[in-house]
Amino acid sequence: MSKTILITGATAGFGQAMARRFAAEGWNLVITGRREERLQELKAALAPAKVHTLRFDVRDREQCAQAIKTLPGEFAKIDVLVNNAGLALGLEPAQACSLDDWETMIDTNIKGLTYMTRAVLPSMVERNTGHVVNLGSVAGTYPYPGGNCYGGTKAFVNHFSKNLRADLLGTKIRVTNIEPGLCETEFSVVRFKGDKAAADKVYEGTDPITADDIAECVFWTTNLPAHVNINSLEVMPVQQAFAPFAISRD
Ligand code: NDP
Ligand code: 8X3
Repeated sequence: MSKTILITGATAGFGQAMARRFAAEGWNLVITGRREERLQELKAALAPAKVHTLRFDVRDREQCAQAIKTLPGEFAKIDVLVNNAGLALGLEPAQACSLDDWETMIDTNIKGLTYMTRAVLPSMVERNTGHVVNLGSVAGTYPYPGGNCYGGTKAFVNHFSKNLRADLLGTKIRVTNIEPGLCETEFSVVRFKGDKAAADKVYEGTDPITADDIAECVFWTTNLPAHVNINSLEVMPVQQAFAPFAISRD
């Protein structure tokens, strides 16, 4: 019998690439996002895969719960939940950031992820099967100037993922935190609020990770033998690494 994957934020980037990857392997899909037209286009492109679309905002706790409650029977047993919907907004230093932007990141990357996890987990526990894959980031481990609140949200995702594993010990449910580095998607266009030139500059002269690369990581992680749990997977392009500690001198 085909397995079912639910991917939040499947209208672009990693989510869209994951949808294509899993559909090609015969999985049933629940794809979500706020942009209805994109969901319908993707559903058509994924044919003949079985696809259910759900348009809702992960920041809305009730909508998250309702979306899961109202899943049609053939999509109701989620084998893999990918908490992918998320965003960064701005790159200003903390003292100059927009508090609205901070709230949007917290509401989406932290609250949305917890709402979806809480809505799907009981059925996984009841069936004693399932895999929760969260999209963290290298920003959740390594600080950088302007990463302030975004990095903080991804640090939450890192620790929440590990704490889920602690709670789920004794079940067959797996939890993985995928931690990508520099990847070219709509991420930077969103971060710079539609400024495509600023977004393009981020990737200029590099060979960044692609959405397909991350889809492959998620596919690998979720198709390992059932006794194997990848706790976290940090993925960077070869052209990205670390810098020395910064020191301010008088
Ligand atoms: P994209 O901007 O390309 O895609 C983001 C997806 O999230 C879209 O499908 C968008 O759908 C959805 N989304 C955003 N806000 C909401 C919301 N409130 N409700 C529902 N869906 C929402 O970004 P990526 O694919 O790059 O990012 C995916 C995840 O990976 C994010 O969590 C991001 O933080 C993380 N990540 C990205 C990296 C990168 O460099 N690209 C690196 C590390 C992690 P819609 O607008 O239709 O609602
Ligand atoms: C996205 C990667 O380095 O832009 O999570 O924060 S980074």
